[in-house]
Amino acid sequence: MLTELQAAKLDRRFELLDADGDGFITAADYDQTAVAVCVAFEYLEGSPQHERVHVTFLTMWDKLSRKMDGRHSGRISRDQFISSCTDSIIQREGGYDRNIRPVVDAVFDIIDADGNGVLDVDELATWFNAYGVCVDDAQRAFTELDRNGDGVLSRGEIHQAVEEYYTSDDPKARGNKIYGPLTVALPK
Ligand SMILES: [Ca+2]
Ligand SMILES: [Ca+2]
Ligand SMILES: [Ca+2]
Repeated sequence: MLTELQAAKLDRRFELLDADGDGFITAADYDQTAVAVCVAFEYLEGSPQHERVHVTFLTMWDKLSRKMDGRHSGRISRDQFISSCTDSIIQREGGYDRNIRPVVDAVFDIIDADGNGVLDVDELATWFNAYGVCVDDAQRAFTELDRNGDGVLSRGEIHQAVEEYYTSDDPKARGNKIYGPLTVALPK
């Protein structure tokens, strides 16, 4: 069983993945988000970065749909998404490493626009902007996620945050903030 917090986080994640808001995750959502990411990072059509973003998103959709859309309907409902995440990430030992870590690595490389191996606040804000999360929330999230306070987010800090986001039922877990505000109240 999911706690209220875990359910709220998966709900929020679904809403961000359902970019066009039609209640299902489809290839079109991934495409729309890839376009938004390229616009936000100013990756022009024909550039290697533009190509890489589109290939990465296509691959992510492919993986997700093979995992969650057993009937090949071309779309993933909220219930399918939440129950599949529950089974394969929250309740399975090593589920994060197996199912999410490779995706986060690929996305990290996209967000790390200057390629210096860490994320600065502008890079995170640009990413949030592409996803429709407000820039103020990016600043707040950045401060929370920079656990060692060195002013940048390392790959390790991002993995820890995303793993907490998907799995933790601790309301104080810093990773809860990585996709912006949640609909359940968290302690300050
Ligand atoms: Ca959709
Ligand atoms: Ca960087
Ligand atoms: Ca840091």
